[in-house]
Formats: sequence, C-alpha cells, structure tokens
Amino acid sequence: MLREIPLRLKEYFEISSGRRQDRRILLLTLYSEGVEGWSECVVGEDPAYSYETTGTAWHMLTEYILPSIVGRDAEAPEDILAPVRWVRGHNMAKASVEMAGWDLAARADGVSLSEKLGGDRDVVPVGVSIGLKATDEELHEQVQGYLDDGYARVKIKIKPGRDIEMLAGLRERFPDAPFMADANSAYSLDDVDRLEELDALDLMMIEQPLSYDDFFDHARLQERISTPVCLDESIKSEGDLALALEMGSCQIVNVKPGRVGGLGVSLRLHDTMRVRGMAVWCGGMLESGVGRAHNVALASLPGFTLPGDISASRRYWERDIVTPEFEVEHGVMRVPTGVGLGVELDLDRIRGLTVREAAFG
Ligand code: OSB
Ligand code: MG
Repeated sequence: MLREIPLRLKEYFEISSGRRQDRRILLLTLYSEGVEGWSECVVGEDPAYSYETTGTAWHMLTEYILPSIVGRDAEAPEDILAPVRWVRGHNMAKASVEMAGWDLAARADGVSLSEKLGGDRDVVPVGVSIGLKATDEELHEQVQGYLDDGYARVKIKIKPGRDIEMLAGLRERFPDAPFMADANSAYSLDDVDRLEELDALDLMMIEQPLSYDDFFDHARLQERISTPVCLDESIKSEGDLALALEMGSCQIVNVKPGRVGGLGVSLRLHDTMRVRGMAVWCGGMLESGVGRAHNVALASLPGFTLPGDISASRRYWERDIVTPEFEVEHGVMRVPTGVGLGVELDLDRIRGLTVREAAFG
C-alpha cells in the first residue's frame, strides 16, 4: 500500500537551490505472510536535490515497480527489486521498496532493523542541519539553541553570497563548536579561491561544493583545500564511490539509503569505506519518523563514526507520526531495540492525513 500524507515542517528549510516547508511524504507498506514492512520514500517535492520528485516516485512506484513485485517471492530484501533492475535510475522510488523489505525481514526474524543490518551500537552520534537564514543573528540564535540541545555537530547550508563571511562570523562567536558546511552544488571550480578560504574556518568538512556529478572537479578542488570534501549528491551507486575514491574526489561520504537505491547498497558503501579507514555518516532528507527509523538503524553500523543528519522529531515536526518520537540527548540518539523499525506508527493519524493511496495485489 502506497500513501501520500502532507506534513508541514515547523519552519521552512532552505538550501542553495530553494526553500521547502510543506512536505509530501510517501509511505509504503509491504505485506507478506502476515508480516508488514514500512518505509518512507525520501523524494523531495521538486527536482532540485535529485531529478526524482514526489510526482515521479508516485508514477514509478504505481506504474512500474509495485505492479512488478507483488505476489513474487524474494529470498532477501534486495531481491525484491530483481524484476525492476531494467528500470534506469529512480533510486529513491526503488529504495523505498527495498527498505520496506528490510523492515519486513527484520520483523519476520523477530529482530530490530539495526540488528538485521549488522548494527553494533545502541546509541548513535547525531548532528543537525540548519538551512539558510535571512540574517546572521537568526543563524547564531539557532546554532546556540541546537548546541544547547546537545547536538554533536552543526551543519550550515551555504551558497555564494552567504558563505565565508557568514561562517567566519559564526566561528568567531562559537570558537570551538563542531561545524561543517553544505553547499548542495552551488559552486564551480571558478570559485576555488573563495573555497580556499574555508580552510581557515576549522570545518569538519565541506559537503558537495560542486556539481552533483562532477567527480573530476571535486578531485581538483580537494587538491587545493585541506578541508575534507564530503560527497552527497554525487554518490548514487557503488560505481560512483569507486570512481570518487580512484580520483580522490572526497575523503568522506554522506550515505543516504534513498539516494543510493537502498540499504543493501548502503551497507556495501559502508564496507568499502571502512576497509580504507574512511569515515561515513548517515544523511537526512527531512524524513518523518518512518524514514528516520531506517536512518538510525543504518547509522548503528560501526563505520558510521561521524554524527549523522538524524535529528530529533521535534526539530522537524509539531508531532511526528511515530511513537515514541526520536529524541537527542548529549549528542546521541537511542537506536530502537523493538522488532523491525522499533517504533509504533500512529495509524489513525496516518489514515486521517492520507490524501491519496494505491493498493496492489
Ligand atoms: O543536502 O543533506 C542535504 C535536506 C533535504 C535535501 C538535501 C539535504 C538536506 C539536509 C537536511 O541537509 C538533513 C535532515 O535534517 O534531514
Ligand atoms: Mg547534502
């Protein structure tokens, strides 16, 4: 069963390509032998971060993916996608099916999703991602609030015109805070002189400064700056990671299971980075509690050593659609220990909010 529910962020979230506040959340439920598996398709409303949107994911899921997989047996979660391997791209739409399959498989085994994935920690370090703000005062106030909440690092969105001076002001006000910046591809190599100024700001990393598929230029930039480059948008597959490592395009990777086509690929990206002694962390896509539960489980794997963009439910929503809500204390979030996602879905509320649904099989 595929459903769409609107959920309004407490506050708008702005990145270099634009703003969003009203989320259109897609929830998927798979059923097999009396067991359910849940997931969230993490697409955005517009094709800014990825070409996928709520609309394209609904189309791909209802026209191609779900009709091809219903009624078929699968040995393991990733095998559920075997009938649609021929479909190019659309990783987020595909990943939602695979991820619901992982929850289902964990529940069938009577274990938590974290355990099913090979997680070995009961708490994970978490950070927060702050969107572009109109003024430095507003930004400083928010940063102070999140540091007071105990987040282990703060990510600041940047774009040309809201970058070095803004970050320098922040560094001056918070000399020791763990900061990083995310440009969502707002720069090109023409900006290299400006990007070199990042090195003086003691950032943990700069995330996706250049184009969403430009491994070559990221490698050239990394040669010029000492701040580690972290790739987000560029890494959509194991092949992309191999290329980035070969070329030296990054030192760190933000893993988002939706972006890479599922948890199976995410595990292998984790393994590849881990054997090289390179850090990964779990990114976020402004998820509801359902997507967040998947992210927390993934982040419990041993190679997820850096704080993820996995913030408390109340950082996003007046009220989440799961209970208990996700909370942050002293820089960490608890990994649910219950079976599957380990949180209860507020089904009455989800049904009440549903604006469209589609059932198969
Ligand atoms: O680039 O990491 C990103 C949100 C939407 C799209 C892209 C990104 C983000 C975030 C928010 O940074 C992370 C979160 O708190 O979910
Ligand atoms: Mg990013």
